[in-house]
Amino acid sequence: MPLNMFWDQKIETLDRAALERLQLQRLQDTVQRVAARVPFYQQKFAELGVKPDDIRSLANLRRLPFTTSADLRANYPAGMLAVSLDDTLRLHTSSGTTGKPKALFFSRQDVDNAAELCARSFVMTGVTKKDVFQNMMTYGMFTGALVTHYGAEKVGCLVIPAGPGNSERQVMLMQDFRTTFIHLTPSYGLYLATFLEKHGVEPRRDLALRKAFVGAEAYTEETRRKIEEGLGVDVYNSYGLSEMNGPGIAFECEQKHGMHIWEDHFLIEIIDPQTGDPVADGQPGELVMTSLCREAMPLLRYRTRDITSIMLEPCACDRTHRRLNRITGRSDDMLIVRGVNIYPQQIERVLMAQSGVGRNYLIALEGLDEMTVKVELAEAGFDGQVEHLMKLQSHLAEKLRAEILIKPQVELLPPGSLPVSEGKAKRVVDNRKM
Ligand code: DLL
Repeated sequence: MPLNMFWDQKIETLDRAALERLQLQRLQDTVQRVAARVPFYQQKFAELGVKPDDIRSLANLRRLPFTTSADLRANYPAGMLAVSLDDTLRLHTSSGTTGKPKALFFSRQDVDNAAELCARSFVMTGVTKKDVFQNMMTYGMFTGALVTHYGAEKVGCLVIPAGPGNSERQVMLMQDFRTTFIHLTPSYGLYLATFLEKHGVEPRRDLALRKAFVGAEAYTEETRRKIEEGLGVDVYNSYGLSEMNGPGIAFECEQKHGMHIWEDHFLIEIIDPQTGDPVADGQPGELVMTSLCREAMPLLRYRTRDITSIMLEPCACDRTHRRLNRITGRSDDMLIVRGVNIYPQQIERVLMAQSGVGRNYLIALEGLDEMTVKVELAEAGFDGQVEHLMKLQSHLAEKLRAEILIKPQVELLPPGSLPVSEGKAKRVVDNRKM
């Protein structure tokens, strides 16, 4: 492994025993701080009869209470703070849909740590200060852009704070400033690929682009492949959530096989979302995270709702921080249609693997319990022969039935007819009258 692929080689390759000692020390410190300063945790500790000194090993983590997103909303705006407001430096909110958002405070140290973890995450794919970063995540209350912006600046890259959308301008900036890497959502990645194709931009010929960090929403390996082909890049999965800094929590290294989660900053558990018990090693379940270094707003055993599993085998890159498998969805994303449990990801996998199918789709639930999968055709997908369309339609319906066990209606649409999303896509519209 070339030395320049590490931002902080010592910590990234720390042996497990030392890493766990560090985790325990940081966990104990975090527990002491919240017990002294956060009324929410004081009350939870009292209910469970736990005291900070009870946490003598990492296994004792299970004695601590879970924290949920409902707890954060209930303590909005500043009830979860472990420092005084004077010591906070930045506010982000979660990209929630309705009602009050979750307010996430950062201290100076938190801002710096978040940038540090992004720097590690970029550098492990080979990014150096010579790179030019065009940040296509949304700037604003969302963590996606600002946190990676600071991370890339820390590495010394030239950062172009483009934000998402306005694809014509994106292409101009990429050409004029020889952008080498970008960070964007998979939905915008798919759209940008279509845009390049439509405008005759051949990325390998016309752009200097080499890498795309893609995250903020769940996507499949098939989608990764489509973005890689369409943008002429290597795609690295980037995972994070606002409650734990935003992006930079778990990214893929140059192996592109599982995301290293920075375990010196986060303790992870995988639990059965129904019972709250740990699953067997390597099995899928809900990711639960405890922050180990967050100063302004430490969180214990935060229920992410994200479904994933821990990869058991060591990584060829020599990092000792374990890898998470691709997030397959959120436990609260699951749809129940005609009594069958379905994750939108299953549908995406079928669509994106099908030739002739474009890059944008929508799952519409209507009527009593009917599912229609609306999908755009590829730009060159329709040869004018109606029977070819009908064949594709019934083929897709069959493929979907094999995957999700019910047969949806399939609607094939001309390219560009579904709404485009630049941030997180809304893939499911539920208008059922039940
Ligand atoms: O999406 C932080 C982020 C920004 C991560 C940019 C990566 C890149 P939130 O808005 O709080 O924060 O949403 C967090 O998005 O719990 C997952 O459900 C989902 N998510 C984020 N990254 C991925 C990913 C940011 N790579 C929520 N794969 C998380 C699947 C993802 N889901």
